[in-house]
This record gives sequence, C-alpha cells and structure tokens, in this order.
Amino acid sequence: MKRIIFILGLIALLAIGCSGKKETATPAVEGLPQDAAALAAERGLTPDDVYAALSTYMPSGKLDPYIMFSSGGQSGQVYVIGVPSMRILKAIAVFTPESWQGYGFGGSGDEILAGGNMPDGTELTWGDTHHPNLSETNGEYDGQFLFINDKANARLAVIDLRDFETKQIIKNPNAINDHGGAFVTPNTDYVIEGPQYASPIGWEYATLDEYQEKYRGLITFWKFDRVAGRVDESQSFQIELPPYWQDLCDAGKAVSDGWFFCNSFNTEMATGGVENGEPPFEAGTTKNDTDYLHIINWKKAAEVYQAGKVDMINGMAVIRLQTAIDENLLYFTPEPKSPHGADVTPGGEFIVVGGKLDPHVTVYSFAKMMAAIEAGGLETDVYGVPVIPLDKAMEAQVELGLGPLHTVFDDKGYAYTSLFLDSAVARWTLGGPYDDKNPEDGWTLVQKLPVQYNIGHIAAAEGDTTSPDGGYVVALNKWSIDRFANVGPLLPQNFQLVDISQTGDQMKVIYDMPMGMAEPHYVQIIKADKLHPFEVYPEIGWNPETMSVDPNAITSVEDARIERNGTTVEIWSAVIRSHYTPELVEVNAGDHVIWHLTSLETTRDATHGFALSGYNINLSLEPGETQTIEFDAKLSGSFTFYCTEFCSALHLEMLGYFLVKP
Ligand code: RUQ
Ligand code: CUA
Repeated sequence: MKRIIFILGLIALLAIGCSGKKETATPAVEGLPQDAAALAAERGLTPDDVYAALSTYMPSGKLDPYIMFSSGGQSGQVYVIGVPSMRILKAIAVFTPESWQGYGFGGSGDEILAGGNMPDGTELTWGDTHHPNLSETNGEYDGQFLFINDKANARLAVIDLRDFETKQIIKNPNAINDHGGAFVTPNTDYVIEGPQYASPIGWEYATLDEYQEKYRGLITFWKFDRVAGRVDESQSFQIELPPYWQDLCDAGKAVSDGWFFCNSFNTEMATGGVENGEPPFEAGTTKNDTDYLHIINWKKAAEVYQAGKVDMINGMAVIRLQTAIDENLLYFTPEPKSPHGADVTPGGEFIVVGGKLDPHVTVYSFAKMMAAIEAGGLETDVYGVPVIPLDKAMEAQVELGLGPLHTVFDDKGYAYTSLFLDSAVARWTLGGPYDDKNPEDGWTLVQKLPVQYNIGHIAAAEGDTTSPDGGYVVALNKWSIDRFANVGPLLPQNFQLVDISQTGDQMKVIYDMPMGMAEPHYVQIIKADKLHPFEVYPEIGWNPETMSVDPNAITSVEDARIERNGTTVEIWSAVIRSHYTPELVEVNAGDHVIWHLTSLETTRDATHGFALSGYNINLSLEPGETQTIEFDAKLSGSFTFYCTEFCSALHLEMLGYFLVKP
C-alpha cells in the first residue's frame, strides 16, 4: 500500500514536471511519501529535477533500452554507454593497447594493431577516433558491426558486435589523415573514409608552393564483406578530389540512395605561412563566403572502378579527378560560411549543412540538385568540377543561432542542430514531406535549449537511420567548466541527455555525464534489442580473431601439455577456476616459446587473466576463448604468471611458475 501511494505521488509529480509548472511544486511534493518528499525538499529538487531523476534512474538489474557507441577521441578507443542511465558499460580497445582486455600485450590484438602500422612498419599505438558508424541494412542499424576512423593517421577499424571486439585495422595507403569517416552506405556495401587536410597522394613530399597542382583530397570507399566481417581492400577504391578540405560526409538514403555528400572548407587553398607574411590558417581558410558541398554518385563510381578506369597507387585503385569529372560522378554546390556537417534527412530528400560562421543552416534539396545536373550547362570550379548554383540546389535556410554544426532528426518531423557558439540545441521543423507530421509550419525554429557548454556533435536515438526514434538526444559538449567537481586543469567533456519526448518547446536536459576519458566526437545510439552479443563464446577453444574454433585449442585439462622441439617449446595450457595446467613451465634462456591458452569455462562472466611478469604479456581469457602468445625467453630467472581477474575465492592462488634457466 505504501508503495502504491509512493508511485501515485511520483506520477502526480511527473505530471506537473512535464507541464513545466514549477510554481505548483509544493502540493506534488506533499503527495510523496514523507521520506521521499523530505529528501526532495532537503536537496532543493524542483519537479523537473525529480522528473529527470526518475526518467534516468535504472534500478539494479534493469537494463537500458538504448546502447550508445561513443568515439573515444584521442584515447583511440570506443565507449559503450547505456541510455538513459548514461552508465558506462565498456571501453572497446581499438587503436590503443588496452591492458584490461589483453589487447596489445601478446595475444591476437597485437596482430590486429599491426594491421594499422605505417607501410615501413612504424607502429602507431594511439588513434584519434571521431565518428562511429553502425552497420546498416536498408538504412536501419542492424546491430552487427561498428566502424570507426582514426583521424590522426587515416585508419579504419572494424568492430564485431558479437563480442564487441576490434577485428581489423587498416592503414589508408594514400591518405595521411582523415576526418569524414566512418560513414556507411544504407546496406553497408561501402564504408566511407573522407579526407581532411590535403597532402599529395601517398603523402609524397611536395612543397607548399606546389599545393594547387600536387596536393589532393581523397575519398575512400572501403568494400565491406559482411560474411567475412572484414573490409576487402582488394575491392575498395578511392576518388581523387581537389585539395579542398573535405570534412563531414553522409550517405544518401531512400530517394537519394546511391549518392554521397561531404561538406568542405578551405576552397581558398590557403597554405598558412604567417611567418612569410601570409594569412594564418584560421584567416586564410575562412576568407571566402562559401565553400563547396561535394555531391558524389558512388554507385556510378563503383561502376567506373569495376570498368577499370583507375590508376593503381600504392596498391589501391584511384579514380582520377579528371575521370570523375568526365564520368559525371562529382558535383559541387556552394555552402556558406565555414560550413560544417552534412546530414541527410531520414527520407533522403534533404541535406542539412551548418555554417560555423553563419547563423543559418542551409537545406539542400536532392531533387533540385538532380534537376540542375540533368539540365546541364553548369559552370565549373578551377579544377573543372561542375558547380550547381546555390539557388538551384537550396530548399531553405533556417536561422537558428550562432555556430550551427551538426543536425539530427527524430520521428516527429523535427530536426535538432548543435549551436557551438550559442551553447544550445536548436529544435526546428522540417518542411516538405514532414509538414503533415508537424504541429508547426515547416522550416521554423521551435526551441533553443541551453546546454553546458559549447556543444559539438549531437546524436539522436536511431538518429542516422531512415526511421529515427523520438525519446532522446545527446548533446556532446566540449567544455564542462563548473558542472563537476574540480579534477585539475584538464576537465572532462560533458554529455547531456536531452528528453525530446514532448512536442513544442518542451525539450529538457535530464542528465549530465562526465566523460573523463578523452574527448568523444560523435556517438550513435541503437535500440538495445537489436544487439545480440555472445554471453560466452559459442564453443570451447574459440578464437575471437577468426571467430571459429582455434586449431590449437584443447577441450579438457587432460590435453594440456608441453612439447619441446629443438629450442622451441610449445605449451597447450588449460585455464579453469582456479588453476592453470600446467602450472610449472621450465625453459632454457633463448628458447622460442609458443604458448596456447584455452579457457575451459562455460560460465557467464568467469573471465581469467594471464599476466606473465617481466615479459610485458597480459591476456584476458573470456569463457571459451583461446589465445596464443609467442616470444623468445630472453630473460632468465624465476617468473610467475598469474590471473588478473578476481575469478574465485582462490583467485590469488591461481598462478604458475615460469622458470628460465640461464
Ligand atoms: S566534427 S572535430 Cu565530427 Cu564536428 Cu570532428
Ligand atoms: Cu582466474 Cu583469478
């Protein structure tokens, strides 16, 4: 009975919280049971606060309806977060070794990381992840794979969502940095890696005086093989672009399927050099009132690639700029002013571009652009690329405020744009086919919600699909300033969860989440029930790299053994609570050691570690997993190996000796 009264009280409070009538807070709080009301009063909570708390609180054992995949910025990783609780569920190791996952410390992660090495073998042990993209089927997230770029080194990673582990890293052979990646086409035929700062193809040396003729932009279409779960480099291609700085891209969908859109900046082709009396980069690259939205027919580009109209450069097929022009693959249209973002509406009819120095977003009509291309007679830019005049491509401009960057969509016909300089989320209505869904008229600003502070990206639940959901938007704020306890001069970012369930000007911030692990750029949010990860690996001896049973797996403790062949010692170890078999391993200094370890566990969450002191080796062996380490026993002495996961009451006793005889 007490419980029912409590719930009724909360419902009354919620109703008032929703209507935003704060002045009537007291009666609602009085409706709460004594202790809850007293707590709310003691903490000075408004009805909106209580509403926020109730809508984000996840009782123990209850699961979030959405899962958010966040880029990990300069950490090089990806973070997995529950929505709306904003609880961090996992860091996925991608470009940076992560010891708690045994990634980069002797196991198969080493090989995956090595896939991203520079061509001369130079190891890259960090990344700058920007845009996670979930695999799609018919324009909907399908929960199978996640892709993410490394801006710092122009690399792409593939994460398999069956075990939330990185499976592949590839170094772009012709680009040295990127930004506009990773973005998938609506059936994940291709994963697009857009460029950023131009350099000669293959980052060959050329002076900046040769910028206009030798430096180039380059967009890469990585062919994704869904069955293999890998990018097939041999079926991938690139398109050479003018040395404008292509920035953010998005794939057309539904009516615009087959096309790709990227904003750009620095069509001025500024090369800096304030030392030599030239304008500094930030002035040189913002001189023009407009840059170019790149409009790319990728389906046709794939045909041109199939027809072999390419040059092979560093093993990669490149469609030359002149070929792209001749084959009608590439068009431009002007975009004001210091443009940023290119976001395609759910039905594919419009492309929304922000302008860092323009208070408007510009909305382009795909149909108008196609009509202008059809009509022909277009002028060209200095490289000969046809340019559609702005008035022939534009549908609307919507004045939102200062510093519009990125736009996402919901199920009610609203768009949401991040306003960096205003520190706000702008909600506005889409005209055109969405008009009938909107209570308000098309192309109008409805609400500007202040956020704390300086929002970069914004993301909506299922937001980049052809059918976004309507409950939540996340504001990815670059600064947090005073929102959290002071942790010294390097502050966390602030993810703010925004409730967008009500129409009109009723958006609310309902959660502040510090992200104290580097600076995330973008996130995607998927319905949790679309994800079907393994609870334990499907069979004993599972190799997560090949996603099949490892030929060196063993299935019982009896099969554990040590074999010597000359100076090579090969070990097959069984790992199960709370024991390594064998637990004594003796070798001679200089021996080559090949050590296979199989977890015989089938119990959910029964993970063991394998840390070999002095040799920089650490594995995480999830139930059923097999890993192989290989090394030369260079250091002689008495070493231990032990379990790094508190797996049982006798976890501290789970160890062995590795004796290396001088
Ligand atoms: S963009 S700094 Cu995603 Cu707005 Cu990278
Ligand atoms: Cu196994 Cu601790």
